[in-house]
Amino acid sequence: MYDTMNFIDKNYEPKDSDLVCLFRIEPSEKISLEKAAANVAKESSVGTWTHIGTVNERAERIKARVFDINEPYAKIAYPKELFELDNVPQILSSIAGNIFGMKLLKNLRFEDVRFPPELLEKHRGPQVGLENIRKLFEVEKRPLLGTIVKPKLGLGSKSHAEVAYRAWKGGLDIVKDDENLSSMAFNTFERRVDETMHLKEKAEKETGEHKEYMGNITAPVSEMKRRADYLIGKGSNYVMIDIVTTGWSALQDMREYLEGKDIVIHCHRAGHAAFTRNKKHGMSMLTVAKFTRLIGGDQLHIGTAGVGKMEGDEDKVLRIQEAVESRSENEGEIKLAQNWKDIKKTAAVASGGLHPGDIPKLIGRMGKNIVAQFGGGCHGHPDGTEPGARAIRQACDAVLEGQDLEKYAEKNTELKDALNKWC
Ligand code: RUB
Ligand code: CA
Repeated sequence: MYDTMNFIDKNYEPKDSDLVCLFRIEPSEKISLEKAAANVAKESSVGTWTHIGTVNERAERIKARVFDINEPYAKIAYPKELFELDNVPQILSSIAGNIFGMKLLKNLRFEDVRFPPELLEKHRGPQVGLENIRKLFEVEKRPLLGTIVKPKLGLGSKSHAEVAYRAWKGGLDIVKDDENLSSMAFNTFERRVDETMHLKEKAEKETGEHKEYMGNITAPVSEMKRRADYLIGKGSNYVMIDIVTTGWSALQDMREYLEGKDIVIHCHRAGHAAFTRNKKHGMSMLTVAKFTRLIGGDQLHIGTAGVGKMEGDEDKVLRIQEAVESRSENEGEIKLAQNWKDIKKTAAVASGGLHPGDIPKLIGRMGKNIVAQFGGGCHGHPDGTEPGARAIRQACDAVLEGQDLEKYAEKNTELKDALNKWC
């Protein structure tokens, strides 16, 4: 009954109500892939390393089952009774907990997940979502363009706001705080919000365009709630949260707290590469993205599909984009198809080492429905932030008009200077 190999059942057909995981499993030398997979199923559901006399009928009934092995991958089905469906920390303590440390595995990577409808029903998903974000800006045919104020830290509140203003004036839609900017002695959260929101309104009046500021509220949850209220009180439609360093419980709590307030939650993923980068061990960014959409992240950094400075192969990033933007995915040999029912779509954010010269390739690979962010690729322009923003807008316009960048740059000096510096 309880023997490890009973956690393998290749005739088992997962129920629609099961949660299904895809793992990449590298056993230690001593055991077979099957035995390793069985132990993963055992340790991540009801079992432990040895036979025990206390097993009851329910433990047997709700145990996880390995139902498909396609070396080095294994698919494991988890009956929903194993989970407190609205408790993501508990779910991940099962399917992404002890198993990564088991000696009998050399490596283990949690590659993909499929949520059952019963789980989707327990979570709100994005409150605003991709389509409504684009309506907010009344931007139809191009990526939303943003910058991150640089230097990351160092500017005082006023200078921070001034840099933001220059970027909006130059034509960018969104300005965000950097991931490690919260409330510093030289740039307190409240002062920064006051100054930046004031200049945002000025930029909107002068450009006639809708602008947004993504204030970073990353902090302990009680403080995040206070900072979210402060931003909302000043008229912002966005909050930014570093979801890895604050954690799943914080994202769930903040999603609940912001319900009914129509606020976009921008999810920065700083720290994810500690466990997503190693392609043999850890958890895929795809899995992180699916849990983020499930809980309710409206925007999520997913990479630049091989264009910018951060690691992330084109095919892997496009797979993540499919998972956050699709209504339902198609099944694949080593992919799990998710039907998202009425969970709204999360907007894919491409950021990291991007400059105006990258825009044709970025749009060519990720399309126009993305949020594209340029930090150094804006403020590093030879003539500074505002021309840098203009160059980004010009490069985007060139792509939309089907024009070659170099050609377009002949009549657009800001773009020409940017291409001369970075291409
Ligand atoms: C980019 C930046 C973002 C990184 C995060 O600045 O500040 O934090 O893109 O990476 P720059 P990812 O444009 O100067 O590189 O988006 O991959 O999580
Ligand atoms: Ca950053």
